[in-house]
Amino acid sequence: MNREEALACVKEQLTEHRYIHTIGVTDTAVILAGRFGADTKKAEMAAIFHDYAKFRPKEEMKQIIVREKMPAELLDYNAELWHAPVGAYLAEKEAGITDPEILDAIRYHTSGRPGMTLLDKVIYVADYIEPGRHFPGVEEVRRLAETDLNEALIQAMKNTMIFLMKKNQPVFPETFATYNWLVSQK
Ligand code: DGI
Ligand code: FE
Ligand code: FE
Repeated sequence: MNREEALACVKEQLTEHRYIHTIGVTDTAVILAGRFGADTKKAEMAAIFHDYAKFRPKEEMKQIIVREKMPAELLDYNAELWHAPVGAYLAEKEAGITDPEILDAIRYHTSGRPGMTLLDKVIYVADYIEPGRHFPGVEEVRRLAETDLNEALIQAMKNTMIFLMKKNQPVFPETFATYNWLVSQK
């Protein structure tokens, strides 16, 4: 599948706003992949599909998580987390993406994971800093991503966790574990 075919495939699944976000993530991911030595073609494909499942009904996502024996813990936390593993699953089943590195980058684009690959990091950071993002703290992450992908990622994860905690929302343990892993790698 080429870029145009992939974009046409995800466009049907997304709102206009989310499709524009996806294009922003894709362009940013290709730049970051080039800058930090990841595979630009894989980065492009993972970015195009990263939010593929964003608008699936919660019930459908829940069923897939249970049926496909994805971590049951996901169901105890914010439903915003679900579209990432479900997206990886559906990108394979419905769109025929088979590359495990691309599927992992989709699967872990919201929570991260300890041992994140370079491609996982590129997609996580691209999702956070694409030009359509305007939340507090994004400029600092953009600046860090000019030179240091790990520092950008740590800052983005920290901002997300603080954002959740300020709203008295739970933080998925995998997100904490990823942050701890990144800091211990320094
Ligand atoms: O799908 P996007 O909006 O482009 O971005 P995303 O896939 O990174 O989703 C982020 C949302 O998920 C964000 O609003 C915060 C929310 N969220 C809820 N619980 C957690 C969480 N994000 C992380 N990383 N960890 C959590 O525990
Ligand atoms: Fe997402
Ligand atoms: Fe996204």
